[in-house]
Amino acid sequence: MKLKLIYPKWKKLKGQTTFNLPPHGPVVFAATLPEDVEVSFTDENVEALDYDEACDLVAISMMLSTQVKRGWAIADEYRRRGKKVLFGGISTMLHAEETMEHADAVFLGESEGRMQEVIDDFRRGCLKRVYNYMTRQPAIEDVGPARRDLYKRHLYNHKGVQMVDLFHASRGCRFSCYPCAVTYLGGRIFRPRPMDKVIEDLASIDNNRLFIVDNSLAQNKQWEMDLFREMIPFKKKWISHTIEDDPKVLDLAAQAGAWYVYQAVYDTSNYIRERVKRYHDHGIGVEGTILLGLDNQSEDDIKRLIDFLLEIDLDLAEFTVMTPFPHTKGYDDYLRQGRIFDFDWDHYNAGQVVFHPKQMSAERLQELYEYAWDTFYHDESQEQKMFRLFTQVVMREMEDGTFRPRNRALANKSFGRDVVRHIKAS
Ligand code: B12
Ligand code: SF4
Repeated sequence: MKLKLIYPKWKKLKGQTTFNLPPHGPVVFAATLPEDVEVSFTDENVEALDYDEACDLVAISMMLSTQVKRGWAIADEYRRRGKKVLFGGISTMLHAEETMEHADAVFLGESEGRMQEVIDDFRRGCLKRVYNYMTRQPAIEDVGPARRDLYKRHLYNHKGVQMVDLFHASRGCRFSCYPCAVTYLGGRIFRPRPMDKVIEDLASIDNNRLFIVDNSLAQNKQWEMDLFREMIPFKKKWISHTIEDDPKVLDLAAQAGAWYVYQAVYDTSNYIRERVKRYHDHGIGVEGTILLGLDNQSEDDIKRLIDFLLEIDLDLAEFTVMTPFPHTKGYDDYLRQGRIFDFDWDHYNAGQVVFHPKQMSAERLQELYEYAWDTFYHDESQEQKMFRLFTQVVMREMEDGTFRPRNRALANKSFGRDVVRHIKAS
């Protein structure tokens, strides 16, 4: 049987980088399907969807709230054409009831070890309306290598430069931050994958550049250090969320190929200044993630924060506005306080204000968000800053002999050529 797997498109934010990362959830899900299911994958962010392509079952994978309306529209069209539609993924869990109105079946939870049942039900013509495994997570040992063969790789090159492949070494998170839905999704438990499985997955990735998408690597110091030690021989270069703030861990991370990290910058303290410096001292770049519009922030606080970001020499910054995503504490509070004025999920992209902030108007927060992007990238554009980070990684790859443009013809053009020229000049 043939399954058509779709990742619906969404609008990029104003300041977001123009390239697209390959989606992770769909290809990890695809690896959990029975072997006799043939999969055809479309990431609508990089290619058009062909509704006429033959298939038996349609599966829609949704990660963000800002994807769900598009996902529902796709499902409506397939169902009008007589196809059965199955939904799954993070935003299916966060918008389960509404999604059911557009689905033949919704799957809630992680799919490892569960898909034989769903496919058997489909074949027998008795798909259930809901498969709810939210509180019964599969054994973490059951997570296998992702089906990265499903990507059309050339669609994820940017100006001739090979982008990253996505990978995860753990699931869940033991923290519970105010704006985050991960507690609802994963039950506040950190679940590291066994090291042999991590290595098997890593070894199957034919790309020297990775994005380790784990929620936070700073959850168990011993595990984190073991992970980095195991990664050293692979000579990969990688991006990740936070790394433990400990010189021993940072040193191992650097040896394992840490390229740059996403690090929340939430105040103008010396701690943050020093934290960023410690990454830099280990040769690790920092992309600050900056959330604007929290109840404790005034206009002046936001402006001071932006000045501070320039002072501490962040490599990149990503600004988002506080967004009350469903199934977060923020959503519950703002809803109860009557502060949410916009329930159009297309606008839940973290770049559009959908609630009344405490210390300013919604319009003013929107203006400050624009001001933040414009100010931070005023003297050096995002493309230029990104270019600097790429230069660093290419230099390190050249040093350890792992530099290999995937497509030499492309790499000799524009961006790839510029990187090489820049390196030769310096
Ligand atoms: C990696 C990640 C990203 C990456 C995505 C890279 C990529 N190309 O995939 C990046 C960094 C780009 C990103 C960006 C953002 N992200 Co993000 N991200 C994540 C993160 C940490 C992990 C997602 C992941 O890959 N998990 C691993 C995979 C394997 O798990 P999975 O997708 O759940 O898939 C499993 C099941 O769901 C199931 N499944 C999946 N698909 C399907 C389909 C079917 C049919 C079935 C049956 C099953 C099924 O099978 C899989 C195996 O079990 C999650 C948090 C989390 N832990 O979920 C946040 C998360 C999804 N992100 C979130 C947010 C807020 C954002 C941002 C808006 C803001 C920000 N800066 O963080 C931006 C997006 C900006 C924009 N508008 O474009 C929120 C979502 C909120 C929402 N409701 O929209 C989350 C939940 C974190 C949070 N703060 O609460 N993110
Ligand atoms: S924001 Fe990060 S550290 Fe905090 S609960 Fe969410 S995933 Fe965990």
